[in-house]
Amino acid sequence: MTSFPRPQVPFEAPMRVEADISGLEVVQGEVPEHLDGTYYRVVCDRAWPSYVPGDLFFNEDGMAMSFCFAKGRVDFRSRYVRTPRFEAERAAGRSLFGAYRNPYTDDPSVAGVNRTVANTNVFYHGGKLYACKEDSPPLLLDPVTLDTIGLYDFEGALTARTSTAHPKTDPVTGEMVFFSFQAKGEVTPDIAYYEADPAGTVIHEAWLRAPYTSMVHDFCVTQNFVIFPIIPLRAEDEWLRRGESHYKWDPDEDVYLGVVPRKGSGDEVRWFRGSNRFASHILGASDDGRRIHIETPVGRDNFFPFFPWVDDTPYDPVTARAFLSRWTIDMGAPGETFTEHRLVDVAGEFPRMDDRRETLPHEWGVMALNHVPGDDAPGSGFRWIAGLDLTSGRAPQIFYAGDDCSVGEPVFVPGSPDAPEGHGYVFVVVGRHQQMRSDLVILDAQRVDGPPVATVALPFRIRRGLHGNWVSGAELRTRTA
Ligand code: V55
Ligand code: FE
Repeated sequence: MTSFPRPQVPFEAPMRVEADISGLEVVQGEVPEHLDGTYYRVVCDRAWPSYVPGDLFFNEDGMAMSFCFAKGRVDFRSRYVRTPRFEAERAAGRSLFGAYRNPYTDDPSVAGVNRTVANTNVFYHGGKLYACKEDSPPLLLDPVTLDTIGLYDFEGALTARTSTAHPKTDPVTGEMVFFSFQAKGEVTPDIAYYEADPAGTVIHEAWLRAPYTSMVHDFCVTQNFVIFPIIPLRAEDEWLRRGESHYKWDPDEDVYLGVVPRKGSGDEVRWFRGSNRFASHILGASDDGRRIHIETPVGRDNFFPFFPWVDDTPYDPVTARAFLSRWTIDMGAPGETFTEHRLVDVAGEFPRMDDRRETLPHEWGVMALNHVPGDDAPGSGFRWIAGLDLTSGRAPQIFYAGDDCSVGEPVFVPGSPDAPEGHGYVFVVVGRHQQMRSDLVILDAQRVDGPPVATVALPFRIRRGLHGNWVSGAELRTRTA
């Protein structure tokens, strides 16, 4: 019998629906006729109840979805990613895999089977659509049907056991820059750094070791450097053997930034060190040949309530707040430190940029907020979107989704292929909790605080999700898989 524990928030109950909807209803405004492309996204949607009490949503099955735009019409599709794990559990009619990134908790019948749920990002490069979680090589999906093609190891070139959910595309060269952490297996401190040419063929591989094993969820790429942030969400095999959390927050460990020249080798790494703090997603990074600038939300403490402290300190939603900040590393100076400068006074996460400026100097950004000054509502729900001017110091433009609403990651969509940086739209999926329904809201990227350009309604709710990307129709016509 399939029966899920009753969720505290019914909106967050599993959906388990794979849908095809032709022509979503537009309930406000108008979808720009010229928008031609597809917004891909993935959410966490558990297919079978977990036998692990209080298991994390990070350990739920990946449900890939597409919003396909053509001539003002939006078609929707969603499909579970057919991971080896999904297929094994569907055949069994129950969960066979246990706790988040802890293979010791699995049913013996699936020993050695790939554990990924591919629930973190969907991205397109070199004519291929990838679905990925950082604990495994990616899977390829059919960009139209969302059918799963299968696990992909870059024709054997990915020798690491894992691959990041946050690759970057260099808009100058078309190269995809990516990496692997825990690259020799769970809790190993090894990092592999890869570059693929515009067709997706791996052309560079380098290996290095982090000062300690941690979650390296995202990284920074500039024209001349790659930077690996080592943040003290640590991992130890001993914890896994005891059935404890894969990650624990260590308030006594430093942050390290490992800088490697683009296409450099692992032994060229230079480590820069700073005091204990939290960061996860990178908005963007650039360099001027000497100084490297990185924008990332930085918190005093661990952001994730479900990853415990090593010393059982309780989670604190106030010190967990993250504020977009700029780290600067001076490669021309002999030191081993970096500076930090806060850019905004609103707290949030899920920062994104105009990806056409990835690796390059940039001025525009957008992020989701879970706290603004004057908001005393309990909890830490993401309910706002901030449009950011990264150079002027101007206050963020803020869109408020509503009291009973939640927002997902905002994504930038260029107004046209040659539109100036940050000119176009911001797409954000809004959960309307009272209505048990979700909308895709389209904002003007230059007036995030203005009325939406359009609100595209879904007839049902979408589970909370992680990341997604806009892929233009022109790019999609280059598909090779
Ligand atoms: C994140 C999400 C994950 C994961 C690790 O920060 C980090 C986001 C959805 O899964 O496994
Ligand atoms: Fe992420």
